[in-house]
Amino acid sequence: MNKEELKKTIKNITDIKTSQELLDLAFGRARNKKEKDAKINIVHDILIDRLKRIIKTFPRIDTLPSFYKELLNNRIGIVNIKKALGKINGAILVIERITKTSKKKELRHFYGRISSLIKDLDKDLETIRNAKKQLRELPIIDPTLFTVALTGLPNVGKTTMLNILANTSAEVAPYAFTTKHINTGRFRHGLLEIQLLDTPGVLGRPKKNSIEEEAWIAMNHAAHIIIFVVDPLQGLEEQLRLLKQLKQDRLFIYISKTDMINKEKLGEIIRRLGVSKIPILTSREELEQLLIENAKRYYKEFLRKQALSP
Ligand SMILES: Nc1nc2c(ncn2[C@@H]2O[C@H](COP(=O)(O)OP(=O)(O)O)[C@@H](O)[C@H]2O)c(=O)[nH]1
Ligand SMILES: [Mg+2]
Repeated sequence: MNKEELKKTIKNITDIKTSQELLDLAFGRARNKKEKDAKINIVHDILIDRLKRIIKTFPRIDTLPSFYKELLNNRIGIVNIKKALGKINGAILVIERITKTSKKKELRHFYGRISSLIKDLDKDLETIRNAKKQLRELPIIDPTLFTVALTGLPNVGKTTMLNILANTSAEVAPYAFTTKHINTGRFRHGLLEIQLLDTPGVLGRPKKNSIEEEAWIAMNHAAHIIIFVVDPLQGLEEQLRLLKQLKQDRLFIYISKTDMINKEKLGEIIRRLGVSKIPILTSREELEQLLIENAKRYYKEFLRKQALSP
């Protein structure tokens, strides 16, 4: 699924009412009908239509890009979503059955059974409504673009770098924790387009809050390479500790704020980071070059695979 399809799919998710709203809608329409069977039919039609629309328009979890899947899992739980959809689907069959057997009985018998069935769906409807809301609020990350995550401790200069590369103006402040969500931007070089993610302060501690958790998800599921930004003015020990927790194979170090230190200090920092065996970049030009080379390689490989696939 590409970005446009994803946007459209998310936009097309139907309105999801509470169970009370659903009942009010269906019973309200039934009030306008005179015959008992007509009342039963209209309640049946409205509820079936509404519930089927939910099942039809909510994207199949397995078709979502893994980044979105993981974020939904972090925020709501995929098991909960699948369970809720399953229950809503099951209710459709029950409505059919109740409708068939109710025509010979009293109307209030039908209303009672329908009420309790729909009320019983309230939590499930809420789960799906919430999932829809989360999907709508997620940063639109294009799964078809070569993607680079900028990560590191708070205040090291990630957002600054994103703004420079993407020519944007995400919030930069001399305070930690300014990035409360994932900033995205595009770095363009000729026809080459590279997606940048500025992930919220990923602290080097085992128990992460949910923003930090999402930064990890973005790095591991959306990013093709990770730039670990090191601030030479902050303690190296903590930064090295965090660095060790990251996957080694797609990782590069970028030393920021080199305008604030002299050559000797830079040399010392490079030496200390050198033990990690991770390539180190110390200027914006080097960083741009790296992004361009890696993006070219990625797109070339992508096209080669496309050509091979039937
Ligand atoms: N002197 C200098 N300051 C920088 C540089 N990059 C970032 N800063 C400053 O460092 C602070 C934190 O930057 P920010 O981009 O918000 O860091 P983030 O928390 O990692 O996103 C801000 O006050 C920036 O102006 C740099 O290359 N040189
Ligand atoms: Mg920031």
